[in-house]
Order: sequence, then C-alpha cells, then structure tokens
Amino acid sequence: MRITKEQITSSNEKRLKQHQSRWHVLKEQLEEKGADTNEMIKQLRLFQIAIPSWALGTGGTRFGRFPIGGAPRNLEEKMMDIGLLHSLNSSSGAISLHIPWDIPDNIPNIKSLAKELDLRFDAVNSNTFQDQPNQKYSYRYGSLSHTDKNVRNQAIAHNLEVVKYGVALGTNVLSVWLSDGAIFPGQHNIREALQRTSDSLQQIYKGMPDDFEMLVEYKPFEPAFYATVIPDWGTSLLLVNKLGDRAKTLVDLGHHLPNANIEQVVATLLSEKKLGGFHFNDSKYADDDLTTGSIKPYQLFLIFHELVEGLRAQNLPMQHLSWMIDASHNIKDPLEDLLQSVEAIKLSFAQALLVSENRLHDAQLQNDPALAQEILQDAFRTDVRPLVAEARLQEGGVLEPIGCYREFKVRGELIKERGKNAVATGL
Ligand SMILES: [Mn+2]
Repeated sequence: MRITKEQITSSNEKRLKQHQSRWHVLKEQLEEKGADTNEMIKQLRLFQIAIPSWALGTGGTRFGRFPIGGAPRNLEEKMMDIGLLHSLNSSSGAISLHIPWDIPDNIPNIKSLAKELDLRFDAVNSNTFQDQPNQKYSYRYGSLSHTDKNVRNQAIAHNLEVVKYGVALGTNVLSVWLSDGAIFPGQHNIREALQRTSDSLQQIYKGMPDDFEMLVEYKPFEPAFYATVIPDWGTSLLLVNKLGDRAKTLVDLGHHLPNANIEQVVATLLSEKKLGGFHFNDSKYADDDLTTGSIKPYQLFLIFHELVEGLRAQNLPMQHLSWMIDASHNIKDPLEDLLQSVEAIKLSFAQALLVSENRLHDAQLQNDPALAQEILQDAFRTDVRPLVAEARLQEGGVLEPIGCYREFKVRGELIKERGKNAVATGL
C-alpha cells in the first residue's frame, strides 16, 4: 500500500483552516518572546528519526503475543511500512537494520526501493544475543565476553559481517548491544569477562573501515539478572575511550535503573564528545519499551534541552547523532505507536528549541534557581503542536498523522494485502 499525494493534499485541505488559526496564535506568541519560528521550522523539518526493522510487527511480551494482522513479511514490506510512516509524518526517513533478522539479499533492489521511498540506512545492528540456525558455537554463556575463544571469534566475525552490509547499504555506523553477563553470582569472573569484551571490541573496531563508527549500548539487567558485562554508561564510556575516536556510547532511554538522571548522562557524554546515538522509548519501571513520551514527557523534554544546548555549544547539527526508536508494541497497532513516538520526540525537540539559552544561562550565573525553573517550564508548558504540524505540512506530510492513518484505513489495507496471519521477523 502507498499513500498518494492526492490523499495527503485532500486530508490537509480539510484541516487547514483550523490549523492556520492555531498556528497563527502560537507564532505570534513565540515571536513576541523573540523566537525565530522560521529557524525552528527549518530544524524540525530536517530532523529524522530512524525506524528499526524489528519494530513494525506486534512484539508482545515473553508471556504472549497478540498479532493484529498485516505485519510485514520481509525486508521490502518493512521498508514499505516505514515509507507509509514517512509519507504521513515526513520525519521517519531512515531505517535501521537488525542482522540477521533482516539480511538484504538483493542490495541493488533494496537500495533502489529505499531511494524511491526517500529512506536512508541508519546504524546497522548486530545480534549475538540468540543462536541462529546452523550456528557453530552457542551464545548461551555469552558472545564477545565468552570464555571460549572460538565463540568470541564467531561473534567478532558476525559483527564484521554486519559492517559489510552497512558498507554495501551506504551507512557507516555499527550499533553493538550485548546481552552478555552472569545470571548468578559467581557464574563468571567479572573482571575477566569485561577484559575479554574489551579485547573483542578492539578486534571489531580494527576490522571496520576508517570512516565507520561503533556505538556501544549498555543495559543494567535482563537477560543477565545478576551482572551484565556492560551495565551502564560508565562502563560503555570506559570501553569506547579505549577503542578510539570513532567509538561512542549509545543511550537507550529504557536502559537505566528507575530515577536515573538521563539528562545528566547525556550532558556528560556530549561534553566528552562521546555521545553517538539515541534509542527512544519510555518506561515506568525499567526497560518497559513503552511509547516514547507516554510516561515521562518532562524527562524527555529535559533530555532534549541538554541535547540542543550541548550540540549548539559545540556547533554540531542534530544529525551528528544517530536517532532511533527502540520499542516493542504489545497491544497497539505498531504503526500507530511509531507515529505517536515520533510525534512525542518532535514535540520535545520543539519545546527544547523554545528555551531561551541566554536567559537561562544568565539565571544560572546569577544563581537564581526559581527563574531557571520558570524559563524551562515556560517552554515545556507551551503547546507546540501547531508548530510541529506546520513543519510537517511544509515538509509534505499530513497535519494529523494518526487521524489520517485511520482515515486512510491503512491497517485494513495491509491485512488485505498480507493476510490476517502475517508475522514479522524479529522480536
Ligand atoms: Mn536499544
């Protein structure tokens, strides 16, 4: 299924009058405060968030899965789904592949489909957290940290193979997440497991082309419930610092223990020039993989504030980092969930753009926490939905993504095309 230009135009025409009156009010309000709304729109139009190839089917939990039908059955169909999202929100113009779940068999075809759908390839992800059919050695007791050199070599070779796919597809970022760790105390030697992981990462790093970046993700627990080898940003930073300039830390919002100050982590990594990418989701407890912005929108805003301020201070564009959604969809339509996530991300980004950095900095220098809070919350409490909608309209998307998704009966069409029992590869 594809959404046509005519469908987009006619859906926008119906909503245009209401949108314009809302946008007019907000624009005036922002410009009174000295904001450059054209610049904000420009930044919002440029901002693209990659959709992972494994997020397009209903993921479920380890207890059960409730597929809703019409799931993409192969990489081409996954790309078509991302194309649908991108034509609605004009901000999902990138795909992040998970190897081996989505191995591109015919690279030229995949590349030309991507071009046609206006998608680029973002970071490629390796997978050594499960065994594949016909795999020689098992990852049951770890991969890059394994006690057996044969297992480590197999995992290293897999990562370098993923890099090759990345090169062929025109990306230069590899994301590594390891499930390696001990489930029970005493299961492994903590010090040696970290050392082996560091050595294995060195070999992957040395085997990558000179322009390739490696992002090292961390996660406090699960599946290792006692001691994950790379549990936190400090351990990731320690490893990437040893690797070199092209190795950086990847922050996944769900991969923190409850109440961790993620915005502080972001600011610290940015100031060390070691923040490489971002995985968006939300959680109430830990790694709940919920829709971005559905639980803690203020936290998301504070994170974006640090990102905007930190990148601006170093004269770097937002595109300097890899942005991706990393969530699992249990009961919602995954495409609606992704539309909501992208919207929440853009709203937080827009609010962060409203913060008057000069006024805030002055308040900080004057040691005036009350005024600092006023400045931050004035931005956070501004309803920026018309601003984000205006940016989307100018970029060729629809004014109301979820509304149009339902109006165009996308899920029904996908079920007709692919069947009620179609299942996506991956999680
Ligand atoms: Mn992640």
